[in-house]
Amino acid sequence: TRQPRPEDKFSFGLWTVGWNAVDPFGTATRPVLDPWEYTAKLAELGAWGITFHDNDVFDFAATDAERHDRVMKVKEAADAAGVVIEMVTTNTFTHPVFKDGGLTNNDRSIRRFGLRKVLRNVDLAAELGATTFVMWGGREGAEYDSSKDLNAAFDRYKEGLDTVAGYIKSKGYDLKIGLEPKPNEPRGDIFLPTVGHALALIAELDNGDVVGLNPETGHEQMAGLNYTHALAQALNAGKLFHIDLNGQSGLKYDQDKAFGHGDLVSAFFTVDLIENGFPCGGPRYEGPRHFDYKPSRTEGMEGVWESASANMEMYIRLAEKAKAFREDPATAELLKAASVYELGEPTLAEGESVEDFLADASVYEDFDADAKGAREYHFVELYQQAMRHLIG
Ligand code: GLT
Ligand code: MN
Ligand code: MN
Ligand code: MN
Repeated sequence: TRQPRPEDKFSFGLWTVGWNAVDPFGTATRPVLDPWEYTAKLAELGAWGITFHDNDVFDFAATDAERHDRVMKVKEAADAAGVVIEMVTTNTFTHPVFKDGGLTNNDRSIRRFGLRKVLRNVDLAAELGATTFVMWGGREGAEYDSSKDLNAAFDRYKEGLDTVAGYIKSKGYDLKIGLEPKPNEPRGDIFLPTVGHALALIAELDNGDVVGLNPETGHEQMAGLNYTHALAQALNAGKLFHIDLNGQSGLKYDQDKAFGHGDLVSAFFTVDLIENGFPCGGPRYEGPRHFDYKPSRTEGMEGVWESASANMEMYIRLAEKAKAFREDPATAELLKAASVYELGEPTLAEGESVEDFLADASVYEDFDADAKGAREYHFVELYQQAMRHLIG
């Protein structure tokens, strides 16, 4: 298959290939390189962009001089390799101070500290030319329902997000916030567990116009949900600002496998949506194809680079197959037979009032529900048509 190209807009978090494979049961199985080394290697493999947390580049306790020096080294490596820094985010989950969260911590002084850490990195993101600022609230949540005033927690979450979003707007930064839902892990129950929960909260913000979603494949699938549907609803709401592609096999811990190395069929339909859009038209996702995966603990450095490439190869292969599926005249026939295009037609006719509608006997009085109940949709055959292209 072909090599990745810049127009594919493939990007990687530095924390992905940079994970040294420490897990709750074992120590590191790989060395830690400097962030600029990962940057150069990702570029060599064909990545168009990179992303990082503040503390992927400099320590939590770094001085201002160290912070500046290390950030500049990554920036220089990115410039030299021709990759963009498309997203920058803040780590509000590793240090013990954030063990009960940043924006929703019960301790007010920690919330104030967390907010400052976030705002500091909003400035950094803008300075580096990033256009998305992800906020994954992995520690915002609880293990014990008795530990939180849940109403107050949601108020504080909204307050924090509104403050960050308002700051971005007041500075005139070309930056949008991408909230990243996750149902659990590391907290027992994380606030904003799914894309739907996040959309509902965003709708209540004062500065919600610059707040949208960064849905991750595995995070929806951990909750038994359909990732492609989540992307679709975020698109429909005009809120799909960024994506985290990876692989997950069912309702388990967050596996962060390479893209497509989990539910392959779901990955096919995700790529079909991203590359080909909705059958009836509508909003499209034009942003980075960002991978947030973890090279498995069994892998050494060779396996790290092989798995990074696997993400891009899977995406390219699936995109080719999804394109062939959509361009096949037999697919168009089946989409028509399934009435898929008909779903794009408004239910009421143009200019039809509710009075007209109620007066139309063909709608109800003369409607043959039994005949319509017996109609065919050919949904299984349409899916089988997709599988023919996928398996090829
Ligand atoms: C962490 C998490 C990811 C998030 C990152 C952004 S951090 O690795 O597991 O899903 O996207 O903060
Ligand atoms: Mn994950
Ligand atoms: Mn993760
Ligand atoms: Mn993620």
